[in-house]
This record gives sequence, C-alpha cells and structure tokens, in this order.
Amino acid sequence: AFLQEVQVKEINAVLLTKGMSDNWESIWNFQAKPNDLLIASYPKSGTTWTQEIVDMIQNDGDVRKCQRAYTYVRQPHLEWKPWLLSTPGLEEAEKMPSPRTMKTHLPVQLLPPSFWKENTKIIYVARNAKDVAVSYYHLSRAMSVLPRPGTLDEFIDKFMNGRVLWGSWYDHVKGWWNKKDKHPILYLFYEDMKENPKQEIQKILKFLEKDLSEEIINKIIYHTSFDIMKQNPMAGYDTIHINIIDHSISSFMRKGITGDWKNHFTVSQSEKFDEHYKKKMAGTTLTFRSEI
Ligand code: PPS
Repeated sequence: AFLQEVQVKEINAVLLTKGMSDNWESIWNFQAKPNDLLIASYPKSGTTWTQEIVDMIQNDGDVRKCQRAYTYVRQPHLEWKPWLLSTPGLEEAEKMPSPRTMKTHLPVQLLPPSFWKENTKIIYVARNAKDVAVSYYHLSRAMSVLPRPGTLDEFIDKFMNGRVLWGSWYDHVKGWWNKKDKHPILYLFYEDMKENPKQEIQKILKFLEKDLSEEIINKIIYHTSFDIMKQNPMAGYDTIHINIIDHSISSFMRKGITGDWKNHFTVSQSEKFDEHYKKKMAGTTLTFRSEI
C-alpha cells in the first residue's frame, strides 16, 4: 500500500524513461547484506571512477583481476534495466556471491530499506552541479535511449527543475548528505578526487578497514586516472554500449575534468543557474568547492 500511494508518483518522476520503473517492486524489496558495499551517486558524478578505485582496492591493485568483467557485471547497477544487456542489474546482484559491490543512482528516499536495516556501507560521490549538467547533456545527446536533452539551454532548464532521469540533483546531493551521520556513508567529491586522489583513496581504505602499501596506492591512482581508464575496455560503458552511444557525438569517458561548464554555460545561463542554486541549496552545510 505504501508503495502504491507514496511512491508511484515519485518513481515515475525519477525513473522517467521507458521501462525503468517496471520492476520497481523487486527493487524496493531487494535484500541487502551487511557485508555488501554500495556506491551511490547522482548520474555523471564520478560513479564509474569510484567503482574502479574500489575494485582495485578490493583486488589489492591487481589490474588483471579488475579486467575480469565489464563494470556493470563486477558492480551491478541495481535499478538499471539495460537495453542491450540481458539481465537487469538487480538480477545480476542477486546472483553474485558475497561480498558484493553494487551501484545505484537512486535518491536516498527510494533506496531499498534493507540497506538501512542491514547497516550496509555506502560510498556516495557528488560533483559540481554545472559539470554534472554538462556531462549529462553530452551523454544524453549521444545515447538515444536516454530522454532527449533538447538544446543545452533546454537541458539546463530541465536539470534545474529535476525533470531528468533520476530526478533533482539538488534533492539528491542534499538527501544523501543529511543521511550521512546516521548511517555508515562515506561522502566523497569528484573535485577532491581530481585534486588529491591519494587522500581520497586513503579515506576509502579507512572506510573499508583496509590497508595497502604506498606502491599499490600509486598503482591504483595510475590505473584509475582518466587517460588510462579511457583505454581500459572493461571500465566504463563505451565498449559495452558500442551500439547505443553515438561516438561521433560524444563518449562516456568524455573529458574527465573539473570546470568544463565554463566552456558551455553562457554568462546569462550561469547567472540564472546561480540564482536558482542559492535558493535550492540555502540552509545546507553541503558546499562544493568549484561551485560558482
Ligand atoms: S554514470 O553513468 O552516471 O554512472 O556516470 P559517472 O561515472 O557517474 O560519470 C561520468 C563522468 O565521470 C568521468 N570520469 C572520470 N573523470 C576523471 N577520472 C576518471 N578516471 C573518470 N572516469 C570517468 C566521465 O568522463 C564523465 O564526465 P565528463 O565530464 O562527461 O567527462
């Protein structure tokens, strides 16, 4: 009953593309385990990068082991119902032996409750809103299975109003931020990972209660750097979605930098965005370093 009354509207708003909310009931009833690890984020925030770092950590920096399978097989995306892949992320996850690492883009209020009940560790990664919007716009242009973005101006407007797949960026980052002191959540930022990957990897190690040598940490930094990851056919989605990402338009591993929004937003788009941003982010202790 709860599912029907409270959630249906929201699910349809968040998972607004065709087919995505079909298996909502099984997503909501997903059984997390205490020794699972979940990597959560709003889309285009550095999820895949974090996933690769975590897999490298879990495999003690063994590059070959980390190339054992595609990203989506190593760490299934729970609510994703891929168009070309045979099994939904949820079913992949159910088949996996423990300890499992999984991915989600669900906003905090839609996370299956078993994660809270089992006290499962979660790593959340967030990224500057304008860079997320730019990255999301480009992938949407190149991937015709995603809702059509329109022009950049139209897409920015949809983004500001949360009318994109997985909903409002503002509610997402704030929702997870508000939960982080009540649950084992490590809240990371893309900008910090770019600036000081060693420091952020050390935070992950501490969170996972793992110790690795300096040499292995340096190896992880190298192999998860943008240029090396871009060449890795098992990381990201460029090689998997070869037929559904139009590479003449854009790629999944596109630029991997901070501040690319400055190459896209006009002054007036930026001012309008900032004004709205201030209202949406008023009263939160959550701040982003390259905000404006
Ligand atoms: S997804 O599909 O929503 O999970 O996308 P996500 O992985 O969160 O974000 C994709 C963006 O992250 C960039 N990326 C990286 N940046 C730096 N270093 C590494 N190793 C890395 N790997 C992926 C990717 O290029 C997308 O950002 P943009 O700005 O489009 O380049």
